[in-house]
Amino acid sequence: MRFVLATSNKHKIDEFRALLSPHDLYVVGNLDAEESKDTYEGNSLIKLDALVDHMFVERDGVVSDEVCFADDSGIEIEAFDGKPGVFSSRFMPGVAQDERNRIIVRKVAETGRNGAVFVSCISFFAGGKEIKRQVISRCEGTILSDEGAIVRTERDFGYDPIFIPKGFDRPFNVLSKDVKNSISHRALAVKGMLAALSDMHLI
Ligand code: ITT
Repeated sequence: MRFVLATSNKHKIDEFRALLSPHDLYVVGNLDAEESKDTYEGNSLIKLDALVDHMFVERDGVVSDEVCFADDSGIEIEAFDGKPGVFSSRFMPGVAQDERNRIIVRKVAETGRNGAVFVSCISFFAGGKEIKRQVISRCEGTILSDEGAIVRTERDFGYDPIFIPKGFDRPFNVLSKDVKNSISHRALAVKGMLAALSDMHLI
């Protein structure tokens, strides 16, 4: 089976490549679909529809051994009353991610409210059965409350440097890739997609 994704987020690409192995992953660059909804489900579907349209314009459509999919994800932070959620990539406009992370950690220290949850909604279109489905998954955890504890690594994707998944004592960017890829919101959503495709006898 070949999976087709449209994104320019290199961290998502790396994670999906590992999560979908041994299947092929083909990446179409960002299609600039406007994420105009305020739900993960809505924006994930907008991205998927743009990708499916692209496949019809650029190629013969989505063939039977292909699955097109899109991920819309975000983090909901207790100290910010559940924000930024679907607006995670656009939170605090003009502020670099490192600084955003530091501001969040300071707010957590101030308020003592350290809960957070990552959410991923994957929408997919299976060419073989012309079926569109969605899976939404969550990964609960806490946010660091000490700015000095933020560590930089080669895997500093978004909010990973400040998010400690439940059951662990270190943030996602410090834990191994294998750990993240077994418990993350994205890993669970991929598992759900693969289970649905298997139920449909497509993989
Ligand atoms: P595409 O739309 O091209 O897929 P994007 O980065 O804009 O890429 P989203 O609209 O889904 O993707 O935004 C999700 C944001 O939420 C992402 O940019 C990160 O800031 C954050 N995020 C989501 N999953 C994450 C993860 O696993 N680790 C760290 N941050 C994450």
